[in-house]
Amino acid sequence: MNNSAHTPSWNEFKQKMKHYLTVPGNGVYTVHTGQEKKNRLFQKLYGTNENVQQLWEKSLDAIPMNTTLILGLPSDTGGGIQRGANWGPLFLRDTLLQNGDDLKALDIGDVRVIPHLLHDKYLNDETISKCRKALYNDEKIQLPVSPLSIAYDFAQSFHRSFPSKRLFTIGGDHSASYPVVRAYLEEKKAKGIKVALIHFDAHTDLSIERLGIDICFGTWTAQIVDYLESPAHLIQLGIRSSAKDRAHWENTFHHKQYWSHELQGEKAQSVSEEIIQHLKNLNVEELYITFDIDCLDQSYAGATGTPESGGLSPYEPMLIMQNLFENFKITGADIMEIAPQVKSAEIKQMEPETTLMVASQIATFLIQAMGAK
Ligand SMILES: [Mn+2]
Repeated sequence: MNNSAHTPSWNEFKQKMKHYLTVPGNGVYTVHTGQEKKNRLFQKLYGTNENVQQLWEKSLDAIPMNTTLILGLPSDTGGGIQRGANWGPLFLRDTLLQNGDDLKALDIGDVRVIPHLLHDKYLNDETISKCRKALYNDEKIQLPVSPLSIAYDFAQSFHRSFPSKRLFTIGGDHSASYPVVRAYLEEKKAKGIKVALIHFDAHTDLSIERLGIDICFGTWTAQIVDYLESPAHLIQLGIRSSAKDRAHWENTFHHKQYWSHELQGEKAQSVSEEIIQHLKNLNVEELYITFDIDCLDQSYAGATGTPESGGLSPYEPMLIMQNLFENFKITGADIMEIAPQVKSAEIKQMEPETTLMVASQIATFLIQAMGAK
């Protein structure tokens, strides 16, 4: 929507947050489902589960003091094999807070998701005005209504208002990365800062469209490449489930891919050195890391829409991310595709606890790294 280079004032931005966002965990529209978990989260965040709306609104005043902000984007409309990543933000926060690490980040809440919508460009005017009425109680208000459109406008305003602050987004299916990565890349480009996108995933997400839809979990990376300085600024790691081989993808998109078997065990160290050299040759200064939990083997990440065997253990991505962090600033990140209520038949023991524990280690590292330099 708003593509002008307008920098919102603090009051405008705060107003926008109240329109677009809600209490952490409340972005999934329910009456009773998940309430026990929500109450536990509210207790941890606010010390009570009464009047959380007011406490959340008050907490937004702390934005100017915090470097790193956590945003939930509980949308899985862009998924399509097995849904359920809409519960990722609530469940992952619960595990993160149980672990008790001081994240030094402010949780600004969830995008208010209408679960039948994906992006406003797929909607007609009548639907948009009905949804404006439902979300904002004003059918004429010039605000987006679909989760990815809201997230884009929010992230764009956020980066303009707070260029030195960082956003960590919890999805959602992987299409939820598209709006936040796009807003990040556009802002860095406008500021002349050289950035690269580091993408951990079992899948390439490089289809141009899927059944006619160009922004979904299988296509979002193909759509984001144009916002990078060049395709060489995209590195994909952990790929293993693809109809085409690595040469096909690298020859088509002209970026770098490391498949799961090329990274495992001791190879992770030499691969990370190769990536660091590549990024230094491109004069890259800052990184965005997008982490699809299914880059991990299904024995570590079974609670996800498309669990895959033959994947990484948490050791390899942690080592690679630590090595990258020693050489570059990490100024944007997300974790996607945690679907806590999905359990495949073979691996249902210890799930979703295993996936959530591993995801919270990854998220803790990324959040702390974003706050550290
Ligand atoms: Mn993905």
